[in-house]
Amino acid sequence: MKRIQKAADLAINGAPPLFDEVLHVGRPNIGDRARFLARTNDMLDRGWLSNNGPLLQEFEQRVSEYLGVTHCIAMCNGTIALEIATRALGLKGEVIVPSYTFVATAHALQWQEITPIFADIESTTHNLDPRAVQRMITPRTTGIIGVHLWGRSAPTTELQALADDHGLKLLYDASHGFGCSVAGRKLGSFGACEVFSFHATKFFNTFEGGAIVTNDHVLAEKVRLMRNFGFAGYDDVIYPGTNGKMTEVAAAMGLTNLEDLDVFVRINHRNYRQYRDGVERIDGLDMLHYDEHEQNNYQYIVLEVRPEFPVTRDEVVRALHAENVLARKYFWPGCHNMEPYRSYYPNAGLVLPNTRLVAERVIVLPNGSSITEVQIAGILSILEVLGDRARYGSRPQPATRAEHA
Ligand code: T4K
Repeated sequence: MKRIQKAADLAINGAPPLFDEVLHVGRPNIGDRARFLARTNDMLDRGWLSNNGPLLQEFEQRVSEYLGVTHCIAMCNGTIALEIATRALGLKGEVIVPSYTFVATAHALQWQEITPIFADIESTTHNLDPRAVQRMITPRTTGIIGVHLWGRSAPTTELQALADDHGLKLLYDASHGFGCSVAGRKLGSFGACEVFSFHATKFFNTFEGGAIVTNDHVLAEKVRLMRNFGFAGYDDVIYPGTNGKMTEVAAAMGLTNLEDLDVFVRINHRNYRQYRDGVERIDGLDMLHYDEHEQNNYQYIVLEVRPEFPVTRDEVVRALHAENVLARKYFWPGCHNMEPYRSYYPNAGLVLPNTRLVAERVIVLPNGSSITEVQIAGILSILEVLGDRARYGSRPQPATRAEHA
C-alpha cells in the first residue's frame, strides 16, 4: 500500500487518491452471517415478522442482562425511542440538552413541541457542563437529557444532583454508549431511563433500531404500550402511542451482533491504539482518549485540530475526502445552528462558547471491523504530511483544472 510522503503525493495537489475504495466512518460491524441467516430463515418459516415476536423477546432479555438493567424495550430507531421516553416521562415546556450532539436529540423534543434549551459542554469532555445546565434552568424546565457523547459518560452524579434539587426528570441519550461503563457500571441504568441507538453506523447495530432501558417497572410498562400505539389489549388503547416496534429481522441482527461484541471491541481498540500512537507524533492534533480502566466500545476516533496545526480543520477534511477517506465533522455546526433552532434562537451561540470551540475543531475518522491496519497507516500518513510544515510548507491548494488535464 502506498503512503503519502510529501505534499505532491496528496490528491488535493493533483495526485491520484491514496485509496481506490471510499473509507466510511459508519461502516457497520456485522457478526456471524451464517447465524444471522439461520435466524432469518427460522423467522420466515414461522411467519412472524414483527409485533413482539420471539426474536424480539429474546433480544430484549439478552440486552437487559448484558447492561444489568431490569427492562429493555426495543424500538425501531433511537429517535423514536427518545420521543417515546420523553413522552412517557411527561416532559413538556423546556428540556435542557447539549447543542453538541446529533440533531435527533433536539428534534425528538421539538417534534413534540417541547422546547430544547441548549446548554454548553466542557471542552475537555465534550459532554454537558453541569454549571451550564444549572444556568439554563427556568420555571418552565421539566427535564434534562444528558448525552454520553462518543460513549464517554455524561457527568451522571452532578446531573442527578441538579435534577433532584430542581425536581426535574433526567434521562440519557446513550446512543453512543453501548458496552461502555463509568466507575465500573455500564451505561444504561442512570437517570429515569436511557435510550440507545442501534443504527447501522453504531458500534452495535440492528440495521435500524434502538431501545429504552430502565429499572422503573411503571415507566417500562408505559413505554412498552406506547411503542405499540398505546394498546393495552385487543381494542383497548390507554395512551397516545405510536409505532416504535422493532422488527424480527432487526432483532435477529441484534442477537447475532451481541454474540460478537467482544470481537468488535477488540478490533476497535486495536485501531484506536494505532490511531492514538500515530496522532501523538503529530504536533497540533489531539485525539480524544478513552479511560482504559473503564469498558469502552472505542467506536469513535475523534481528532481535534488545534489552531497551531498548519492547515485548518476544514482543509484537513477536504484533503482526506480527496483521498477517499470520508472523515466527518460530527457534530458541526451544533444543533443551535440548524433549523428550526437557529431561527428560533439566533443568539443561542452566545452562551455556547465551548460548543463552538469543539465543533470547529473535531474530525471523526473511520473505525470498525472494515478498516485495516494498513489503511489506518495510510490515513496517518496523510495527517503527518498535512501537519509537517517542513514537508508541507504552505496551505494546500487544490490543483487547477489545467494541472489535472
Ligand atoms: N442521538 C445521538 C447522539 C445519535 O448519534 C443518533 C444517531 C441519534 C440520537 C438517533 O439515533 P437513530 O434514530 O439514528 O437510531 C448517522 C446515523 O444515521 C445516525 O444514526 C447517527 N446518530 C449519526 C451520528 O450518524 P449521518 O447523517 O451522518 O449518516 P450517513 O448516511 O452520512 O452515514 C454515515 C457514514 O456511514 C457514511 O459515510 C456512510 C456510512 N454508512 C452508512 C450506513 C447507514 C455505511 O457505510 N453503511 C451503512 O449502512 O447520521
